[in-house]
Order: sequence, then structure tokens, then C-alpha cells
Amino acid sequence: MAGLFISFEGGEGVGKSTQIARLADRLRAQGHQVVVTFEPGGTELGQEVRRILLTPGNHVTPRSEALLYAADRAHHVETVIEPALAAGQVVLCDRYADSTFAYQGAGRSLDPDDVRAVMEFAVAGRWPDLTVLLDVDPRVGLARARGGGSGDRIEAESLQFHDAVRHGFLALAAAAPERFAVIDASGPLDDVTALVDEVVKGRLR
Ligand code: Z5A
Repeated sequence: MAGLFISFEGGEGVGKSTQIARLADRLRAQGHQVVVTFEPGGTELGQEVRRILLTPGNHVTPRSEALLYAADRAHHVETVIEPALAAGQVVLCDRYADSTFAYQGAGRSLDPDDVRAVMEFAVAGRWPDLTVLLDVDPRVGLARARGGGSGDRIEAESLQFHDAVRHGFLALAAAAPERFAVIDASGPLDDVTALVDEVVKGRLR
């Protein structure tokens, strides 16, 4: 029995965690077994990597940043995602490899071929069945995510960086329309939830 792997992507404050929690409740009520997880930090090892990656003031070079996200992901895929899928569960993952393409590739301007090579190694063939891209102007998303604070090491990047990340995500979606569903997440929470419901319904077995 094969499970279903759904990743949620987008810039800061687009509403991924909120929508994942709502979707998990709905799927469980329908009788599905659901695993909710996230990157970076979905494992004990990943929590240590997350602290290095997101602590404000840490100096992390772009290539080492990409490799740290990849290390977190390789361990997460092998110890959390694959076992859940093998048990026939629905995995809802808050960020996955597309975040590295968008943030380290488009945002930090690393060579896309280098990022792809590292990602292929990290995910070991496991790509999501569906990627829900929640799209919002970074000005709106950052205001939601920061809630008045200055944010973590990545949130604190310039608006230009976050714009590049957004366009990176949209380019990924345009290149793989069979995997991506792009949702306008600028509206009220319930409207976004209805849109997420619609795309997920079509993929449930
Ligand atoms: N990163 C990377 O560079 N490379 C990688 O490979 C990976 C990640 C995997 C992880 O941060 C950071 O790592 C991230 C990218 C980078 N950048 N940063 N910083 P994180 O795990 O701490 O956080 P995040 O993934 O960026 O999520 P987030 O910013 O916390 O937001 P969210 O999960 O998308 O949104 P939310 O928590 O559901 O909602 C945020 C607030 O907005 C909350 O108060 C909601 O009630 C509100 N909200 C949500 N939706 C709406 C709507 N529709 N209307 C109004 N208000 C809303």
C-alpha cells in the first residue's frame, strides 16, 4: 500500500503551517493516517542543523547552507518520510527540496545544476506526489511571519532576496505543472483552505 506525499512550499508567512494543520484534521476525520512533518528540523538530528541554520548572526556560506539543508533532508527522508509512506500514510511536509532550489538557488544565486545534484543525492529518488505552492507577495507574508519582530536569519534577508525566492518558486511550478498546484494565498484563511481542499481531493486514493 503506497502512501501519499504532499509538500507545502512558499515564502515566509504564506500560511503553510496553518493550512497543513487544517488539512491534517480534515484527512484524519476522513479516516486517513496522517504524518505532519517539516524542514528543517523534522528529526532530532535536524533540530541541531536547524539551530545552526536559523540562528541570527551565524555566518553560513551559501554552499554550506545548501549542504546543511541537504543533510537535514537526507536524514528526514530516510527516517521519517519513507517509513510513513511504506506504511501507507499521508505525509504532509512543511517545505522540502523546492525550498532549497528557491532559497539557495534563486535567492543565494547558487548554480541550479549544483543545487539539483545535491538535492538528488539528499532525496534519493523521493519527490512529492503533489506540491502545494502557496503564493503571496513577500511584503504581505513577511508582515504576517514577523508579527512586528525582526525574524530569524533567513527572514531578516532583504526584500529583493524574498522576491527572488518567490519567482524561483513560481518558475519551479511552471516547469513541473503535473506536480505543483499554485494557490493564491493572499485571501482570507478559509478561502485558502477551500482551495487547498480542492487540489488535495483530486489526489487522494
Ligand atoms: N529554508 C531554506 O532556505 N532552504 C531550505 O531548503 C528549507 C528552508 C527547507 C525555515 O523557517 C526557513 O528555512 C525558511 C526558509 C529556509 N525561511 N525563513 N525564515 P521556518 O520553518 O521557521 O518557517 P517557514 O517555513 O518560513 O514558515 P513561516 O514563515 O513560519 O510561515 P508559514 O508556516 O508559511 O505560515 P503560518 O505560520 O501558517 O502563518 C504565519 C502567520 O500568518 C500566522 O499568524 C497566521 O495566522 C497568519 N496567516 C496565515 N494565513 C493567513 C491568511 N490567509 N490571512 C491572514 N493571516 C494569515
